Amino acid sequence: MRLDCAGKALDLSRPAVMGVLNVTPDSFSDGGRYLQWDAALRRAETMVEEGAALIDVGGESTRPGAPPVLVQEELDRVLPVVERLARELPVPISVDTSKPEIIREATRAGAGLLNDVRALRLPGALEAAAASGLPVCLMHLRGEPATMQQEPVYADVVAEVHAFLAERIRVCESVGISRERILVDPGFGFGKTLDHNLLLLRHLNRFTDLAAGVLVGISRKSMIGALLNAPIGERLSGSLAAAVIAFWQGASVIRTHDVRETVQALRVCTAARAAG
Ligand code: 7PJ
Repeated sequence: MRLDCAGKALDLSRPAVMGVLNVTPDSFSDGGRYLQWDAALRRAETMVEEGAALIDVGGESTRPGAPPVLVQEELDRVLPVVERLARELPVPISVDTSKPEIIREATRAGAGLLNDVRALRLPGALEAAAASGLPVCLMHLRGEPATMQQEPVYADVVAEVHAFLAERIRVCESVGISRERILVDPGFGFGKTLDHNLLLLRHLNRFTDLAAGVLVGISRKSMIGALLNAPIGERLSGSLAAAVIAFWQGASVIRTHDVRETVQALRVCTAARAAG
């Protein structure tokens, strides 16, 4: 299975690593924007050298409690980066956004995939995504990022996330976005307790038949921190273990901050899977 990402192919028949490139103020501290853009480009180039099959550019922090970002601010942060990366890198550039304005402009700037943690639920996002013709990643998120971690409750988290994603696929198909260009993502850490996240990881194979593939983002997340009692800088081994489990359970795209290590871990998995 292959996705056509604005003329660049994303091969889903082997594990694809998506490298995270944040262009939020938390990551873009002070200094001139041009310097920061150069740094972003260099970081993206490094991730491609390390084996990233696509780069995910995000300008809205979706950390629990993060303040909302204005449209113009997100455009200013994201567009120049998407435009340069799409022109200069051989891999597709995905945009981590929910806003129709960003979807439209990023498509014009050469983005190859739309990654929406709100699964195209903001007004106008669905239509903008349909008009773009690009593949989309639909993620499950309970509530809004600001409040999502306030005691999330599910009767059956796997069934409910599955039903949500199936419904979003149905809505996408109703506007002409076929499931062959949809990736689904259970949304680790987005309105879920540690137990919910572990159940979703354990039963990830339940999601593989929904659409073209499953995308998973667990890298450095608080579920790893909680299990290891480790700060963000010491979650690599745990994140790799989760990536390996996700792949073994059928995920085809792994979103990560640590591309080199994740590519290596998945290479071992692929070799083991190919044996015999
Ligand atoms: C995810 C994402 C994820 C998808 C973020 C972080 C938070 N997009 N954007 N899946 N997480 N599709 O990286 O910790 O899990 S931002």
